[in-house]
Formats: sequence, C-alpha cells, structure tokens
Amino acid sequence: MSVLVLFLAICTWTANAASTGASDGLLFRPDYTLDNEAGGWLKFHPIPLKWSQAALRCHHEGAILASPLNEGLSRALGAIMEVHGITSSPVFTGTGAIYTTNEYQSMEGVPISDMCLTWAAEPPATDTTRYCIAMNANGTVTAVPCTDHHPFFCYRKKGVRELNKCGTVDPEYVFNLKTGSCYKTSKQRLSWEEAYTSCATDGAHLAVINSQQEAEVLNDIRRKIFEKETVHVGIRSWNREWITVQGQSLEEAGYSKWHKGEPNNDGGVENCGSMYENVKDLDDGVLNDVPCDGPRHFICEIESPKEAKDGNTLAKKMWR
Ligand SMILES: [Ca+2]
Ligand SMILES: [Ca+2]
Repeated sequence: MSVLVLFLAICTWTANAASTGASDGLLFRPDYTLDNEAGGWLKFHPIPLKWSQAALRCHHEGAILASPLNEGLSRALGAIMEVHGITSSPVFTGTGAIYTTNEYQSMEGVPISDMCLTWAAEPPATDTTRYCIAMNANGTVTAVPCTDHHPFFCYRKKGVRELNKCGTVDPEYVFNLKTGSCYKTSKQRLSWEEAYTSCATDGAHLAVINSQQEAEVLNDIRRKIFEKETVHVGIRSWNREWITVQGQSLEEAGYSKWHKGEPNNDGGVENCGSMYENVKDLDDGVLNDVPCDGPRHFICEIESPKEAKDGNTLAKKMWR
C-alpha cells in the first residue's frame, strides 16, 4: 500500500463534532478556554517544543496534544492561530507516527485515514525519520520531523473528568485542612529549576511556606515521604535577596525561619531554597540555602480554590 493511499482521508464529520452547545457547568483549568465548536477546552502554547515534549506538556496539564479530528476542532485551531498571528510556521498537532514510523494516529488513537485533512504537499515516503503532522494557518497539514520545534495546542474534551477539590484533575494533589492548600510530593529528584517547571506544568508552584503551621505541615509530609532528605521549596536568592516563587520576600510570605547558621551560601553557589532535613525535632521545617542544580525531591502546592475564587492575585498567578 502506498503511503499516499494510507493518507487518503475519508470525511466523516459528524453532527456532534461542533454542536456541544453552551457550557454545561463543568470546570477545567482557568488557563484553558472552553470552545464549544471544538467540543472542549483548548490552550495554545506559543513556545515551540519537540513533538514528544509537547505531548508530555499537555499530558501534565491534564489534556492531550490537539488534533484536527473533525471540522469543529480544525476550525477552532485555525481561528486561534489567526488570533495569535501564526501565519508562516505550522503548529504541531497530536497526530504522528507515535509508536511506529509508518502508522499515523492521533493521541486519542484515531487513525489519520479517519480525519478529513487537506495536505499542503504530498507526505514524505516512509523512511527512518519519524514524522508528525503539523497544521498550517490555512488549515492544510504537513508531515514534519517530530524532532522539529513547533508551537502546539493542548485539548481537553468536555465532560471527561471534573476538577477535584484542589482545582486540578491530578489526583496526587491532597488537600490539607490546616493550611487550605493542596500538596503533591515528587516521584523523582530534580534540580530546583526542573522542580519549579514540574510544579508549574501542573498549574501549581513549588511549595511556599506562609506560616509556622504550614512549615510543620510540610515538614510532616517531607518526613513521612522522604524521611531524612532535604527537599526543594519555592524560594530563590537574587543577589542574596530571598524571594518566593510568588514574588514576595520571606517576611511578606509569612515564614523566614532559617536553620542555625543558614543561609551560609556555602561555596558561593547556594541560591536555591530547601527545607532542612530533620536533624532534631526543634529544626522542623526550617530553611537552608543549597545549590540549585543538586537533584532533590520537592513538594508542589496549589492554594485552595476558595482563595482563587476570592480573586487572590497570587492564586490566579499560579495558572499562568
Ligand atoms: Ca503556602
Ligand atoms: Ca546552606
């Protein structure tokens, strides 16, 4: 079977593709926009990534890399590209040679032959390069190497799952009654910057200690999950001024208790904040400055949805 035959599209647009109607009251992340024509929520990511990075990014946001599965979605993607002035470079779709080099399907598992696509140029013959499908501003599609960098859309179909009480679809965020925040502990050790990104991708932030009580809560979590390990928290030194990842001084944030002798900027490279390992009970939750590139476990935080509803600017900021 020739590659071209494989790509012959059968237009199977259905009535429900673009007719999901008005909002049904379900909520998703506030950084996503509900698009009824697309039948779900969309978010445009203007910063180009490789296809695999883009797919992972959407996954971490509780969504999926968007594909032009039907007329409604195609139109919605094209309209957003126009709004963002994307005219010359294509954007990645969620369709590509995901598992083999010659079988093209969307992230949802829809084969490319079931999509109604107009090709800008004949797709390249199958070779050892893995191709992914990118969409042009005029709605046509092109096969490009998956290792190229392109902007992309994340998509979440309406009605898949609702947000939990932490305001996320990620079940690993656990609500804490004492602080009113939700926390998630890391699965792997990362540098401070990677940990920051990991939390941000969740729509969260590296945990910021806002009170003695929160220090104790976080230290209990730390001790239970990571035992005697030091964990990254959301403070960083800018020329020896300590600022939280929400832009506040430690005093403004509500907690500035350092371990005895800290911050000592050991070796002149300790610019990232951590919660000290549990040496003595007395030291519960105290801070230490550590090198940013040292891989450590970390805790992500989402403030309570109530705060977000009250218009708390910090809570809103975390979704950006
Ligand atoms: Ca906090
Ligand atoms: Ca130190």
